[in-house]
Amino acid sequence: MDQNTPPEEFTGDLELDKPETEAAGMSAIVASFEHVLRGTNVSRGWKALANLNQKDGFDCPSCAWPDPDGKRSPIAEYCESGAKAVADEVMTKHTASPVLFQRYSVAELIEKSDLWLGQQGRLTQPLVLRPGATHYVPIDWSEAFDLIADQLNALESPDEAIFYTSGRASNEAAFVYQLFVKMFGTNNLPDCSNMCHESTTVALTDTLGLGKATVTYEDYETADVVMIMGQNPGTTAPRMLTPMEEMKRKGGKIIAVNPLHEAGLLAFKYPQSPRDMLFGGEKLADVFLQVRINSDLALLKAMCKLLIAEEQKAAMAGQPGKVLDLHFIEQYTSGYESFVKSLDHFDLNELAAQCGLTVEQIQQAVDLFKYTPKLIICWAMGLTQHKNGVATISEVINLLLLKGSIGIKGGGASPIRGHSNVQGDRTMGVWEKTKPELLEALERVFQFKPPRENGYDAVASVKAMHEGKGKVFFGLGGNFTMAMSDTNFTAEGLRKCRLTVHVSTKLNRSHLIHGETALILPCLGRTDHDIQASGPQFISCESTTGVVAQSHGILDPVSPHLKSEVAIICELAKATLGEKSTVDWDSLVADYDRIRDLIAQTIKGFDNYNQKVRQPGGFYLPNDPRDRVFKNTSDGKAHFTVNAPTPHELQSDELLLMTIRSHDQFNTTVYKNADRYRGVHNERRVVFMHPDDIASLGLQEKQAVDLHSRYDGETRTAHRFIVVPYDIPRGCTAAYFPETNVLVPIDQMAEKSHTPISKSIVVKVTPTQA
Ligand SMILES: Nc1nc2c(c(=O)[nH]1)N[C@H]1C(S)=C(S)[C@@H](COP(=O)(O)OP(=O)(O)OC[C@H]3O[C@@H](n4cnc5c(=O)[nH]c(N)nc54)[C@H](O)[C@@H]3O)O[C@H]1N2
Ligand SMILES: Nc1nc2c(c(=O)[nH]1)N[C@H]1C(S)=C(S)[C@@H](COP(=O)(O)OP(=O)(O)OC[C@H]3O[C@@H](n4cnc5c(=O)[nH]c(N)nc54)[C@H](O)[C@@H]3O)O[C@H]1N2
Ligand SMILES: [Mo]
Repeated sequence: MDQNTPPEEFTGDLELDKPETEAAGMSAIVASFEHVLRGTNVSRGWKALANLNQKDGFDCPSCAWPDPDGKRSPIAEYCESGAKAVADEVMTKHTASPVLFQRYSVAELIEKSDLWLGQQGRLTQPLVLRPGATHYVPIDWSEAFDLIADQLNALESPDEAIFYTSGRASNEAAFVYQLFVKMFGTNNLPDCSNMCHESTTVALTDTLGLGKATVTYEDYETADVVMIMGQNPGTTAPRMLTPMEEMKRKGGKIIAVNPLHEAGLLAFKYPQSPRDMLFGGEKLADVFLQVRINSDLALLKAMCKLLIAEEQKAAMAGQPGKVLDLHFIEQYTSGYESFVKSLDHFDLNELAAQCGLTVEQIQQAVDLFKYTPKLIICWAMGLTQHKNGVATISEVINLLLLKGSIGIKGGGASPIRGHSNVQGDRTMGVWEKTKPELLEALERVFQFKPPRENGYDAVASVKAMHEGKGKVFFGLGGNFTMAMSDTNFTAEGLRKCRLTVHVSTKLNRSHLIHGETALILPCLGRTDHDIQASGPQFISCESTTGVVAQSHGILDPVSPHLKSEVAIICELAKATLGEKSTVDWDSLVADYDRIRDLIAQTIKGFDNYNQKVRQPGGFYLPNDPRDRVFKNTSDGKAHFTVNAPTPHELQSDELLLMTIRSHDQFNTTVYKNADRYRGVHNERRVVFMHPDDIASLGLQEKQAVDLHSRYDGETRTAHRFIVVPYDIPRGCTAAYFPETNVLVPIDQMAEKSHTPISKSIVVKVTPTQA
């Protein structure tokens, strides 16, 4: 089956409601409880929820938002999204046991929807699909490891193998994984970050010397202004709204920058507050800038121009430095003069027009922070997934540098990471790029010569498979086929592989789009007890603010055949490397403290790891920019950079499409065919359009349409979407991923970071032919 058409359960029973105007609240908590309890027995569900994000419980598998540094509420440390993610993992009503695979061939399974695949429950046994076979069948663990080892060792070069990681892998699993892969001899370690915050990593490393947030949890509560750009916190990081509300109660202000009036940007009702329940929640955004898609760079430039004009006014009034932090700029930064000079090339009215805003609206936002440095700018996929993602994020840093907002209490740069341990995986060395200090440390501690060449990122991996250079694909978690751009091209690449292997908790489409031989290796999830030779084990994760904390599974696994990710990787390493490796892989599996001891010897900031991670709440990793130390940039200073906006020139029948998440999905996992906050029920194949665009294209509400993208002479089509009129700027449109990934060409990616342009695809919308 191609991925351009809807699966057989396509119903077309779309119901539309008014979009919601506030996030969380009692309905959210009820929705989350329902979710957990529906799929499992009651005591299992409650036990899971009671332990979520507690200091002795497990880290939520949903997003990377940090836990409060201080006291934790017994039930408030989870949100609707977290409860759904937990429910998805702990549900036991069904399991994807070998019976399922006996009943359905791979060809039959592939016709099912992503929702249906996920609903089959947890995988219970290792499975193999042999060359030419129609069905997956059970295989012993040891036979599975030998099969993979033989295939890996038969490659002409280790660089013919590709080792993908999704961001749920723990620090312990990620560390042994990258160690194994580098000992095997390659840096082909693409990860979900390549499709996610790579633009952030590139921009922050270049401008500040570290690709991570400069803020702590407390900064959120003490900021005067938080600007939320290109992020939908009510769905994708709902617990972020708790410190936001706290900050607002203290008089702080919020600026929201988004093409959509997302519920979680408008208001927040604290579920445990009787006052909120009676009188309504806290209004969130004080200024809402409803920008056109991908106009943020122009907006930030306009803000910088306005700030400089305000500073000139203040200087004339005898108060230089009232708006800009001239001392900070002088002492800690470089490139200020050329940056300021470059702003002369841009006209304020033109910049505002590019955003679809007026200068007055932008001035309103600037007025909120012109006299305070306590400004946090946070962002997510709305900024990263564009051709100019790196430039836009560099412009965020320009603004923060003007204000001296880096390295102060209540201010800073705050990318909001997606997967719960995506940041930790990078810290552990899961990256296709080599870092000299890590290679040196690996060489010192493990006495081998790690490969020095950079490996393939996600885009390069797909191309390598097409060119016959990538022959084995190994996925530690995730759903690469559906998450990647250009779904059909990616699928074709995977089908060319000799072997595809997935370490997974649940069935997904990537298992069904396979190489000549395919394996599914079922693993323990975050919620599961992990018992090894030395007793119960815990793992650890790093949040978006750089806090490393432990996570303990608390439930009995659904099947005795599951192995931990650590065990799977170490046993594979042992089978593959044999005598070539000096590492005692068995002893690492027996006691994860031994892995943490090795991490402590290898990776900066992890000294006394075992002791520090046992402190309640974990520990903060060192963060130079937070201390105003920029020693890792090219000149030891924080950099102003010159970036030019690149407006999209659209034809009258073209729209700019952003591919976003519904409220009822986690990435490629669909919980429900709905998007409650946006008022969409019983359907996912919808396309949000401005009513005037609907009219001008001769379309109608609820009409079935096809979406076409055309790049380099090639047209890609996603069939049968339903038109939903929505409050979105003209010329802009939105639909959900992963269904729309068929439209994103593999070569369309962000400059420097190679992140697919998932948020700015030029499309045409035409009626579906019956
Ligand atoms: N419940 C739930 N939680 C999740 C996830 C999930 O799928 N479900 N995924 C996790 C992951 S891996 C990630 S990376 C994060 C993603 O978190 P988000 O980035 O918040 O998720 P998206 O749905 O991709 O939303 C992007 C937001 O940016 C806006 N946007 C799009 N284009 C632009 C633009 O050009 N400019 C501006 N200013 N705004 C724009 C969209 O309207 C939308 O509100 O969430 C994490 N948390
Ligand atoms: N068009 C478009 N494409 C996008 C995006 C977009 O906004 N638009 N967003 C991108 C982003 S931000 C990201 S991060 C990627 C996500 O890409 P991925 O991380 O590859 O995808 P997920 O959907 O998060 O992976 C879900 C699968 O992970 C497995 N899994 C869940 N928990 C565990 C676990 O604990 N261990 C193991 N081993 N497996 C587990 C389950 O089998 C599940 O089916 O997608 C990207 N793709
Ligand atoms: Mo992500």
